Amino acid sequence: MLTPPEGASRWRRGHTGHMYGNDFAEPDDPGAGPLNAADGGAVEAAAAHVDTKSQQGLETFDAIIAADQRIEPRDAMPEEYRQTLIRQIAQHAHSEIIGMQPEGNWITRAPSLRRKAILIAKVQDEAGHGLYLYSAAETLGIDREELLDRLHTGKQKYSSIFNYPTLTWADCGAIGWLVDGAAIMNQVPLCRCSYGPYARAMIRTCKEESFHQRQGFELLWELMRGTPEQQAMAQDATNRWWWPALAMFGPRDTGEHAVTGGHTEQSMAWGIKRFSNDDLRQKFVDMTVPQAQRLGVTLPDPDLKWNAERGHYDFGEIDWDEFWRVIKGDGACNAARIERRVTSHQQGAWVREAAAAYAAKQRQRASAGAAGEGSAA
Ligand code: FAQ
Repeated sequence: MLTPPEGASRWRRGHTGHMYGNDFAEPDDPGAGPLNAADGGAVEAAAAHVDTKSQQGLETFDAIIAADQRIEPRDAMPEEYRQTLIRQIAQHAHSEIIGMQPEGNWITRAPSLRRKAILIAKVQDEAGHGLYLYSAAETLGIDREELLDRLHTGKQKYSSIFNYPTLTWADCGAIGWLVDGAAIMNQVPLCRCSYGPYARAMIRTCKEESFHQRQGFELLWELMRGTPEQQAMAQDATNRWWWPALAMFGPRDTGEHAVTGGHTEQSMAWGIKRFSNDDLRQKFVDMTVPQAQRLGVTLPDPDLKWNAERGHYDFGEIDWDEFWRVIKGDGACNAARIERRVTSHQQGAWVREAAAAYAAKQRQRASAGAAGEGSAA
């Protein structure tokens, strides 16, 4: 008989067999808190935002940004703002579609029909997030073919996290819990991004990411209440994904890189980013440590401890050399991820051609119909 981890009795099992989105935190437990950053009402608040700039007579870019209103595609914007958004949205879109690969690797090997259905739905959602994001980028006047070309030729980045391998089934749980948890922490503030199409794309994305994070947590929860081998698998996956998840938030706010290559200061002034990389990373650590305790896994950081003075957890230093190495192409899976992506793109050429031919035929029919109506009148 296995002993549940400390605090486990205060949690109940979820009911995702019946419906998605149920809480795993004991509802009466005041200490449980939200399970991810999309749980606290911030996404709903962003969705309720009504743009009032036309009533306020705001016409110039600076006035719109100062009034915390949204820039729309028809509004004039500085070229640097447009390029920054293209860069960030495209990298985000690329991350979503490359991010399908690590977990896609496990669809055929999911241990039950229920797990397989959940995983297929999750990976499919990631394709959808890529589509919302490429569409948002296209409103900035760039073609998605061009963006894909930049991904395939290494001219644009995707998130460092997807260059790590998924070695065991528990990695699917760790990705959901930690990688999606980190992604939502970063994306909830993006629901209030100053660029309207990006902000709106993030609202639906965050709702779906919340389910992704929950299913990962629940997967690990089950493993931690399973056999010693399953518990060891969950711990091993946590050990391997913790540090790369922290690195996802990007380089530190201070230091050489922030001065020479960092975008945060300008992006915050433009209302694209609402928090700095280090602030989001700290929020993520503070939210995740109690969850690890409830799960019963140990986070692989000897320096992790509560700092009562700061009111936050202190944590150790990320291996920044590894981070930059992975970004520059030298991670365990960089080459395989791009090769797979390029091959899939080539294999999908006939689908794109068929869709374009169908759209052209529809347009032709519509204009022939309109001409016919005109001559009949
Ligand atoms: N990986 O000055 P900053 C997901 C680059 S979605 C690679 O801080 P910025 C869903 C950065 O591009 C995950 N490169 O830059 C999912 C810049 O290089 P550049 C993706 C990174 O843009 C879950 C340089 O370092 N999420 O996971 C990374 O202001 C599970 C300097 O950095 C997003 O893209 C990194 N981790 O802030 C899917 C969110 N960090 O362009 C499947 C939107 C930094 O000058 C399964 N993006 N760099 O050559 C953002 O919020 C921002 O772009 C940051 C970086 C925060 C990522």
